[in-house]
Amino acid sequence: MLRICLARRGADDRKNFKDVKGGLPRVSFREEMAGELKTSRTTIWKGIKSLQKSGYTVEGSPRLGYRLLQIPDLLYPAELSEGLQTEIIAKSPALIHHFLQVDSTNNRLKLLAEEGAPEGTVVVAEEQTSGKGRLGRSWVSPRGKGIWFSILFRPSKPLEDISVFTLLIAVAVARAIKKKLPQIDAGIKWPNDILIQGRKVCGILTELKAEADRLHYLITGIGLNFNSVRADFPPELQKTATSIFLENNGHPLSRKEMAGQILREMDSIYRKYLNNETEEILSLWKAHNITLGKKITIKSLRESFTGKAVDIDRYGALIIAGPGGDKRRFVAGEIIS
Ligand code: BT5
Repeated sequence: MLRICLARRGADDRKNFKDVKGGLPRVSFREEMAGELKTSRTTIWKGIKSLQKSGYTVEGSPRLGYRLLQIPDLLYPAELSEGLQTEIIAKSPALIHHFLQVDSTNNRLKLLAEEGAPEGTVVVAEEQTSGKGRLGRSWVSPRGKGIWFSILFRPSKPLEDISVFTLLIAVAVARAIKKKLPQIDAGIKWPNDILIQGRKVCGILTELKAEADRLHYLITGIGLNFNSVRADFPPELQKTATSIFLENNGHPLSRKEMAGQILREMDSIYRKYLNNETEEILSLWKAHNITLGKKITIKSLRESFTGKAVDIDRYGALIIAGPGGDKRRFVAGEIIS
């Protein structure tokens, strides 16, 4: 609240203030702010100290008041939720749980889901110590270098409709990148990796809890390399991984804005999913994909198969035409070349 008050008052007063130092104008005396926030001067002082401890640069002068000079590029709930205007995902700051460090945002969100956390709950971390990929693989997630977050969904859908759900997440990320950086060609590799110039910038891991034919919840984890430079990747990933910063020619961007855009896109596509607009989701996926039309080799648990990727069906399964024209359908698997 205090952070919002500082920013809002600063913006209101900007026109009347000659700002020589940069940042938002000095806005208010402690008494004035205490009145506005209906709290005591001591609470304001404590709040300012706590903001400073969290990385906000707030300049204070007993005579002139406070001024918010810099906001840290951290994905705090108050920052991430500002201007989000989503209907389901992170629709209030209370639904966002921020951690400086966790083992895995998916694991942390699973604990919250088991405690009954509502749909749209988000766990975001600055760093993951055991970030997870699919099939027991790991996801490299250094501090402040990426957007590492997980979202909880509780759709009332039959289990057969779940596979198309994973496609929707990749569409949301691809669209968010396109909106923020139209010059960058981010494409979806089936089922849901996001690549730029052939290198992986984002991975998605969806886990679910279900019994018989009843879905309890879905947790989708997104790992988007954002500020990473080459040296942030272990040697074995340096040729295959990339980041938004690297692809944007080393121009820095705000993680908060990109994370917010992903959540907005996801909220809107997830609502289409709830409204059974599967065709539209599939066509959005097709518009962003880089797999269809290519000769590929896919490896599933049972076999490897080479052919041309010709389509995805309404369940999100990949249809591959073999050399003899025979068509095969893969619900899961990995494109290895
Ligand atoms: C994925 O798995 O691509 C899913 C990654 C999901 C990560 C998010 S982060 C937030 C949430 N919390 C978690 O614990 N996980 C999710 P998969 O398709 O299995 O790819 C894993 C493989 O990608 C690894 O074996 C490496 O080869 C490679 N890899 C690992 N870290 C990478 C990175 N940061 N960037 C690019 N490639 C990476």
